[in-house]
Amino acid sequence: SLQPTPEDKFAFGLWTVGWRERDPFGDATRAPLDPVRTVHKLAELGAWGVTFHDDDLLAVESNRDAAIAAFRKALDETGLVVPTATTDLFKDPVFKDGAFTSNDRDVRRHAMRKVMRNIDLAAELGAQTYVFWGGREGAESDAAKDVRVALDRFREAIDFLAGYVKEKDYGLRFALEPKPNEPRGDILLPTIGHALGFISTLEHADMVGLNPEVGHEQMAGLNFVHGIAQALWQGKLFHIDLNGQHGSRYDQDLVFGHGDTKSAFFLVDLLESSGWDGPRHFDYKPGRTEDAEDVWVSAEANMRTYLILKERAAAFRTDPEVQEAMRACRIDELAVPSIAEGESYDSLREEEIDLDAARARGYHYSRLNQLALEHMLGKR
Ligand code: GLT
Ligand code: MN
Ligand code: MN
Ligand code: MN
Repeated sequence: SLQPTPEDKFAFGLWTVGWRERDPFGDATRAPLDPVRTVHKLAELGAWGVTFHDDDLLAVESNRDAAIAAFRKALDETGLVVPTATTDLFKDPVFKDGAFTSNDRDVRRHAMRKVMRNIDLAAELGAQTYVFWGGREGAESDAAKDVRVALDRFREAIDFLAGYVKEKDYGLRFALEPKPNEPRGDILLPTIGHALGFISTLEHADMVGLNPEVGHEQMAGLNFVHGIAQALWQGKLFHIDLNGQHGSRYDQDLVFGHGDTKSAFFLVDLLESSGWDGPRHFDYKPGRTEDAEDVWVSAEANMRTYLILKERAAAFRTDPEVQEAMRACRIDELAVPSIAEGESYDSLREEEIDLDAARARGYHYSRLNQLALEHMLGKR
């Protein structure tokens, strides 16, 4: 069915539907959205979870307790869960040169305090994942920062905060979110690959993984499906931000599937066939042209697109003609280890293949690709 239910594990950030659409050229086009209303509305639409930044929830700092109590009440009334939380380390001008990697040491210490405070709240609300998007960690000039030293500070912060979570026994895991640029000219840990390399150097590497976002890898011109496959392969896909993007340009944060739809199809195929049981978390922004009601139409569109693609991907996988085409492509042969167990170096050296025959053999991918496209388009 295309009606979302909590079993689908769809989640939205408060900042997504609540985005007021300020851009560098214009003011907000929509009124602020009360988090309590968001929780009720998301539950009504069939979502399962809601996520937040400290500052989305606690915009009025003096009313912190009241804001948390109201949010909690809405969660209790609707059954919505909080799988994930994160820190706003980008909006306040104090973070203009970064948070954990600002050249200003006072700012770095302030950033860590801000995270600790919200980690306490995240644990209290039952979150399992804590996201770090380092949008301001970066530079516009290569003269501005020694990147090697900045990475020392980045690592210091993540290790320190991971140590805090372990000491408190919160059971939270960290998920780093890569992005190549915007708002900084160049952001540190720009891609899945850079972030995986960084994680391998951490003291608490076991509790740190990734929160890749569709559009961010595509901004870097990379194949998101391949990135997610590698993150899964390394056991480092801790969370995911689903949205849409058209190639290398500014961060569009479109509705899931409203960018590169074919990549979205193969992404859903991968997530579903891998048994991914984490949140399907949408990090999109309703367009600047949309009014208060359109916001919910766009929220629904994310979930509906996911469910359609899930249905289409299952049809693709179970179609006997597709299975036969896959065999013709020898996809199953890739699962056979290249060297047999107990084989010697000599046995490999002594063997020869018919090179001309191997050169001539086709792989027949056009047919398989077309079958995928036709399933995706509902033609099969
Ligand atoms: C911000 C960013 C997103 C991140 C959010 C988490 S904040 O909206 O553009 O990609 O996931 O900090
Ligand atoms: Mn984005
Ligand atoms: Mn994101
Ligand atoms: Mn975003």
